[in-house]
Amino acid sequence: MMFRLLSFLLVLTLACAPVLAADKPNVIIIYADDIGYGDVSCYGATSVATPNIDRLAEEGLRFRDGHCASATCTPSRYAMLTGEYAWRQTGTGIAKGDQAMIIEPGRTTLATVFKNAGYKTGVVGKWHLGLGDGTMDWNGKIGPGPQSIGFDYCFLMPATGDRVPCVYVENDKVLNLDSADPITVSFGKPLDIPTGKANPEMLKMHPSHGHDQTIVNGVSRIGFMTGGKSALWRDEDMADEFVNKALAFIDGHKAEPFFLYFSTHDIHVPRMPHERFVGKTGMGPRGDTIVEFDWCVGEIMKALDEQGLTENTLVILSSDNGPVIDDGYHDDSVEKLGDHKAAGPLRGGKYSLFEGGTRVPFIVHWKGRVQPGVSDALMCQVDFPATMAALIGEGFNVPTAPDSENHLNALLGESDEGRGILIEHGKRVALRHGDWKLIPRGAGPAINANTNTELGNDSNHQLYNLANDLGETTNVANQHPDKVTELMEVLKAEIARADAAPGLLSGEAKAKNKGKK
Ligand code: NG6
Ligand code: CA
Repeated sequence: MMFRLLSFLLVLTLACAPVLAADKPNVIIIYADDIGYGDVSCYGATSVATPNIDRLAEEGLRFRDGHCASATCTPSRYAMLTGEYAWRQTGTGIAKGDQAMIIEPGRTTLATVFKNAGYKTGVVGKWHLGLGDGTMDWNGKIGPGPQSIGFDYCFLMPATGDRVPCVYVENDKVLNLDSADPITVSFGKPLDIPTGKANPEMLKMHPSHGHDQTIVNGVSRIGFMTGGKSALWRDEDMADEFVNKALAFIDGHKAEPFFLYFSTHDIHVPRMPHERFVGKTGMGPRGDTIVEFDWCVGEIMKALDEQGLTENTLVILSSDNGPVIDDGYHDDSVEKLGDHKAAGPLRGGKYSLFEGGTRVPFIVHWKGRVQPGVSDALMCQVDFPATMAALIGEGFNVPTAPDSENHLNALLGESDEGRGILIEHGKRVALRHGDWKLIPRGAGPAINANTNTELGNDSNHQLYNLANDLGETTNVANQHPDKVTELMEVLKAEIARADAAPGLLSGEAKAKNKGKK
């Protein structure tokens, strides 16, 4: 009897061994900035070739209905890291360059999920979730930051490429800062420096709207900054800097499980690819930075291949919001767009509540584990915390992550079923329920009238059936009043399920939410 029990246990142990070995795969999120659904060739682009991203899609799972949580950067990243839709909280809109950290130190995040399970965790690239406690001195110790929410290591562009400060932060310090030339940053009160507005002759790229304050590297930015000369970045080198830091992180932790959030600057403005990528497409800097992003992907995958990590590393590639053509600089993006469709067959883009706002490239690669294919499961990055917890066998019952659902089976291609409903977020909110899409009254036009002019109907609800109208061209709200009512109820219930920020819905729902916060 004892012998039988022992041999049973031995068989069990052996049977479980390979599973246990794969239990803690490395995880890398490769996160693009402003890359749209149609911007890469495996999603239909023909004016630009993205062989490295296409390789991920060919060997992995390409989602056709994968979403970021919002149509701009800060709220998308907030949701992806916290598991809470950003619209539930005020103060989660596009962050200024000197914004205090918007995720509370100590909160459970995607990074703490990994860290608590023994992973080494790192973030390299764009942060844009605020740093410090509101009294930031860029010349001293910088914090709280990523290290207060589960990242062991960080190498950051603090906000965006078009916002000051234009310096890198490594862990808790500005990199290469000379203490004799301290940094001052101001959003609001002007500092005494030449600006793009007053000195257009100093610029190598001119703003089309805004972006006319501090001049760094011949480009004027949002916000005022003085000092820190030795620490200023050169935009053209940024992709190389980020790739080098990412590769060093992978190399340094190849012997233990690691989680890397690799958050590139491409293809956000100012679009300034390294000289070796200039002219690689006929689309000007916007196309050339797509090629630069693809190169970054290739470097990461090459490192995994060379170090024999590809079969033990889950790679997820996605973007933080949909595409925008002119986002503030005259960079030929409009003139040289040709017939490229940055959002593919979708309507809208960055800032918009139409599908192009949040439906983005979404590819999962895990050689030997995820079967190659295409999935139509409805997926969202807000589910990463719960889904990654499930991946590594951790429990996840987190009150501050009310929107994060475990969709591991769908993520790994073992099920076609993703989310039942999804709330999409631009300036306000919209609902996806299966193939139906409801954009409540008042939420029609995209916000950025300069680039994404939409003829949304402001006085009526909009209802689209994506099964036969993926491009959201025909509002069928009048033909399906019962559906509109039903979906409005679903949306209100979902908003009420956890504490909601006011001001997202018009009319009745807004009145109901009043006083909640
Ligand atoms: C907007 C900027 C835009 C971009 C965006 C943030 C203007 C007129 N527009 O306010 O250029 O910086 O913020 O983009 O200043 S995001 O991808 O980081 O959300
Ligand atoms: Ca973005």
